[in-house]
Amino acid sequence: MRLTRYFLPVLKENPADAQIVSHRFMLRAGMIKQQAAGIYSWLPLGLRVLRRIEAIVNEEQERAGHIPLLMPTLQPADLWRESGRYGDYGEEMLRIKDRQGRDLLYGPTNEEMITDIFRAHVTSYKDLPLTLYHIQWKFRDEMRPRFGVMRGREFLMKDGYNFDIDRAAALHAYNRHMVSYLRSYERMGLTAIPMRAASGPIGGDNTHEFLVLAATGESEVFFDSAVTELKLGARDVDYDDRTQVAKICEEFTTLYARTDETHDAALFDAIPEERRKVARGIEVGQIFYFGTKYSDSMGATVVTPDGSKAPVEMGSHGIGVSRLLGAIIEASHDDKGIIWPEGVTPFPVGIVNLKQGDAGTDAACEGLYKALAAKGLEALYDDRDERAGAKFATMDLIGLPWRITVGPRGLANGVVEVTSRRTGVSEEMTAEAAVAKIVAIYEGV
Ligand code: P5A
Repeated sequence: MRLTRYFLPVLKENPADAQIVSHRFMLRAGMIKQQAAGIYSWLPLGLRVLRRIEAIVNEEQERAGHIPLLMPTLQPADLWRESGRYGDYGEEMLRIKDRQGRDLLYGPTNEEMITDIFRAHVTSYKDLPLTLYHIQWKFRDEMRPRFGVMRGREFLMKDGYNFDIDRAAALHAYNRHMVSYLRSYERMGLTAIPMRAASGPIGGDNTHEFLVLAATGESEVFFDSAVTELKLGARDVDYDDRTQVAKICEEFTTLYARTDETHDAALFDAIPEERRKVARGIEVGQIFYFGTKYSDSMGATVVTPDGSKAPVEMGSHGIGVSRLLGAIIEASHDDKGIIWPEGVTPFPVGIVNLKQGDAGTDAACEGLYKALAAKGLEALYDDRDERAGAKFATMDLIGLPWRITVGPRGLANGVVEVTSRRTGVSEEMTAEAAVAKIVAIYEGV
């Protein structure tokens, strides 16, 4: 993408109403625009990151054997009357009437609708196990929408729902979600710690939240610091292997890690003092096992191997896709701007032309741009007629992890400069070597 042809409405000034760094940088980098309290337009740069996060989530869900579908944002109230949640959900639910006077709502979550789909089409245990998911906009009329996309009213969620024959199979689905979530967050450059939590309006008594530690987080968390060292890494996971998947979950959930809702002071005090941590965290996902809460009330039964009928066992599992942008920025920035991890960056690399209009630098930049494109990497080429300082400031603000700088002096020596946004370290090399370096970096991403 050439910057002169792009739409990147960068702001020079700090927006007055943005209290936390991620919100500030998202506005300044021209990623989002607020349209109403907690409701945002996604401008091109923000949309690119959102799509990257969605792609990672999709890949890891499909790897775990979960099947994508797409449900609507608007739902009939009658489904929620069946489960009993229409009354319970309260002020957070946005209720709408259509021209016929029928009650609709903008879905805050989809347990009822997916149970309705299941009961319409599945009648036998032979069609189980089944996990369906989608990535769809939700609406919750939050009392205090704030911190930009972090606590929005309209927000993008990945929500998945498992249907299983018995409790053991449903717990395996719960574990599969835990592992696939750990892998997703790691690919986004995040450490998200599963913490025992409370289930709230979704229900059930088995639930974990995934928390990214950050001073601006809304949740108070208590944990053994050793839990922050755990990494899933590149290990091979067979998602059908119940024992292997359960072992990984055990590894990640045995050390003490809880939100304030489930905190147990006595257990916490048993941790060696130097490892006892109280901090704040951003909840980027939550998984629930709730058994037959919805299948009972909505009549979603299956014929079991002995010929009897039983309500299907269920759980639901959510990732805060739009919130993740904020969480990643909170975890990865400096005072100049965002530092995107390679896994989610809107563009893999930026090209800065220090002397736009100079035949030599223009040709070298074009050459780099095309060579990267030929390798499947779309660079953001700053081809504006601007001072070097302004170009660097924009690149630093929008946070591309790598920058290639092309100037007449370097070219005279046959080199360009490759700079890491994270370390600030620059290296001189030929244009061919620069392309090879960037290609190699993104090979494993
Ligand atoms: C699980 C999937 C559920 O709704 N039903 C379907 C279950 N869980 S949850 O914890 O309530 O939400 C899942 C994740 O969505 C994000 N989230 C939000 N993101 C931005 N703004 C909000 N107002 C908001 N509310 C929830 C969180 O990341 C949460 O973990």
